[in-house]
Amino acid sequence: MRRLPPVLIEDGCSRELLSLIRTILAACKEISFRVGQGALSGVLGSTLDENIQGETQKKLDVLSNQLLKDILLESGYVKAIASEEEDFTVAGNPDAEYIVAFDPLDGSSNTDINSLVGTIFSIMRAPKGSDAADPAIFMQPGHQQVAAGYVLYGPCTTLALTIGKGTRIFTLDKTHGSFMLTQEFAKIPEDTKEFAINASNQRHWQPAMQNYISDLLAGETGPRGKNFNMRWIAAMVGDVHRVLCRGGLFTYPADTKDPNKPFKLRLLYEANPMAMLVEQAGGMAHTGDERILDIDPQEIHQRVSVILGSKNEVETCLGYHK
Ligand code: AFP
Ligand code: FBP
Repeated sequence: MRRLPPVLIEDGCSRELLSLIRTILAACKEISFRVGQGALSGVLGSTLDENIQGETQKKLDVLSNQLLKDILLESGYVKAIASEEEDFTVAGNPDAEYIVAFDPLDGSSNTDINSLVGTIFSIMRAPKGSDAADPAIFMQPGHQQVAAGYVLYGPCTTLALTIGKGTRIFTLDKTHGSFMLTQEFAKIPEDTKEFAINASNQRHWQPAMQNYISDLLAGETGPRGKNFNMRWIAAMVGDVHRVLCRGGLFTYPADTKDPNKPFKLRLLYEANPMAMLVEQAGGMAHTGDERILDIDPQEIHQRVSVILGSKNEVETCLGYHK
């Protein structure tokens, strides 16, 4: 079994990018340990604070954010960072080549019930001559990402990673702390009989999604002519991992529950990195209107609707949006 560094070097990954990825993973190993300690770590439950998006912060959200932020800024490998848990971008080494956007602990409501959570990250190049303190350096479409990945803290800790040469899956060997290559190239099957959506929002969806899901639920006697199964982990990182492993369609569509917040998932540190991982594994990632990786971001905490996964199923779903 091969370790992560030689695998990435063979793919032409620069020393600097490799060092940056390893820095992120060093923080993730620490998060993996803390998550694995559960109640013993004393960090389950919520803080008294909210993040800029009005969401209550879990203690593990805050801790994971601090670990990633500190290690990245101290490393000198990043020009700036953007995090779900930070109101603004944070400047790093003005001479560094890369910027990193991350969700330090996706699905953090799952921490208190010993269920799946993960860290999602996106690496881009800082534009030449840019100011490290200017958030505009993050306003790049997702197709400019140089690397994207997530670390899933489950029964084992797995890393899905792409540097634009396919999506690979690594598993953390906790006996010596290395990420080992356990799946050379993830390949999302083009067809599926499985979907993931928070069905409790059904009455708030737009007609296109109402019609699409209703046809899936109609089963083999309905217009799709087959039975579909449903899964929902309440952590995008867990749902996308399932899609990478065995296919499926995952969506968090627009809804009218809160007129000020039509979308849930964040573009820079959720939708974009997941879209790159999914496309690199042969899948598709779309909003219903456009390819996620082609969106020009307007602000760091921007939200979008997401439909991703098995290519033929995403295309079928998009057919309802025309
Ligand atoms: P956090 O990053 O705040 O924990 O949110 C996770 C998430 O945005 C995404 O990972 C899930 O798909 C989604 O929330 C689950 O949301 P529901 O509350 O609608 O199940
Ligand atoms: P296995 O033990 O075969 O994995 O089955 C698990 C299970 O019986 C329950 O744990 C779970 O509630 C249910 O299957 C899920 O089934 P469904 O496919 O209907 O969601």
